[in-house]
Amino acid sequence: MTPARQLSFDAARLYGIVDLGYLTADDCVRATLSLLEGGVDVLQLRAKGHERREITQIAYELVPLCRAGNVPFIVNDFVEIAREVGADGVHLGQDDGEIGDARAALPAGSLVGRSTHTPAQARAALKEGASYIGFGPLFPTPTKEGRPGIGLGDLEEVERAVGAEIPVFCIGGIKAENLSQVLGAGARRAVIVSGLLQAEDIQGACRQVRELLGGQVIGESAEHRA
Ligand code: TZP
Ligand code: MG
Repeated sequence: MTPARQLSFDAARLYGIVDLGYLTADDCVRATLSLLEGGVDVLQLRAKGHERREITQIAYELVPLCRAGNVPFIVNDFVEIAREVGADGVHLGQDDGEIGDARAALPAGSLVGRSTHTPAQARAALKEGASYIGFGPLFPTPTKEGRPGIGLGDLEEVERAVGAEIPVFCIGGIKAENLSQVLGAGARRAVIVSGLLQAEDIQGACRQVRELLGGQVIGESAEHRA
């Protein structure tokens, strides 16, 4: 990852996901452009149950769009796809293997994220060398059906213990309507999937939550265009 995109990542507040649970393969480019235009700071491709070949093909299409927007591009689950397409990193769940193995397989400086669901997992991910964590699901969500929400009670602790070292992106059922409540509980960064992809105007929905999240919008700063 270039120093410019590393800077972008450090300042990131809004993490968007192009999720094939909500989009067809043909919609991915349009959705990515809307998310980028709306101000996402990080973008992930998530395609549960899809063929590697198809995911790779979509990833190849999204890489240059994210590059042009100076937004880090992350592949969910597949280290090999991330490496092949020249992504900025990979996102791993609790059962998706070791952070160190992913790091070793990717170019130096790549991002390796980890999904976490408890403060203990969040601490473990930091210790393992994760570049960032997702923490949730805060609320029940159709994007991860059957999982109870963990609530907001652990947010302050996780921000204090882990967020001081690496970015913590809260996730799960976050929408424009409850984002202030999530921020009030101590969150600083959010991943929003259905709350953006199901909006009639993805770009507008994105702008709205990006404003609520505050901080510097990547791409508005000349130094981030390098
Ligand atoms: N991991 C924990 S919750 C979640 C993932 C991938 C889904 C988040 O999606 P949404 O639609 O923003 O609730
Ligand atoms: Mg996974």
